[in-house]
Amino acid sequence: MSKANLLDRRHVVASLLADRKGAIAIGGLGASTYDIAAAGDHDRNFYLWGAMGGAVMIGLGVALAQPELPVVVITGDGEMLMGLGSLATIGVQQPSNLTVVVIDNERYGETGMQRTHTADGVDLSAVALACKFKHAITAAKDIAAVRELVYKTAGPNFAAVKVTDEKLPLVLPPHDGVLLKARFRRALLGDSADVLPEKG
Ligand SMILES: Cc1ncc(C[n+]2csc(CCOP(=O)(O)OP(=O)(O)O)c2C)c(N)n1
Ligand SMILES: [Mg+2]
Repeated sequence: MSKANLLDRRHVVASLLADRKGAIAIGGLGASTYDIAAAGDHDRNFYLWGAMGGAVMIGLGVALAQPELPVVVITGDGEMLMGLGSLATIGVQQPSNLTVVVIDNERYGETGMQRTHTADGVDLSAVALACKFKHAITAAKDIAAVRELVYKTAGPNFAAVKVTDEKLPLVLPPHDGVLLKARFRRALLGDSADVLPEKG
């Protein structure tokens, strides 16, 4: 894809999360988490910070637990490629409120811009469709179409968004896992987040 057709990742993520109402956002490790933080830290954000390959499965768990809320996983192509089997599990579970958005710079950006498989034509939306996602697109210019998937379309949905491979300034959200987990649970469960399971 020519450079002229590639999007700015910060703009993509800020547009996706604008006017988000109750939506839940899960970030992959590294740059996608920084993109989400740059759009504004939020108590319904859950940042992975590590666990490469795990973002989509966290998203599935949250989507199944909160079926009334839109859940969007925003992750990198390298992270997605590491957890590719999770797309098949989503195909089996069919969460209608889950959208996976891959910020595809065709690079492992964080570790030195090595080329990923998508740079050689591996088509992640085709994989998602083959895994029984209801809708899967590769978006170049049209972020409105991705918003439509996240907020208005019964899923599971998938979008690969082709972006430039620019290295951007770090925008770091909180890094304390205990804080992030407690904040996220409280945002979704209110006071019942504090109730401990009975000893059995
Ligand atoms: C299991 C594991 N392997 C490798 C790494 C090192 N690593 C951290 S970020 C990253 C690249 C992520 O690429 P991508 O998801 O495409 O994000 P980008 O920075 O390109 O947006 C790698 C290889 C890691 N953190 N964990
Ligand atoms: Mg990448």
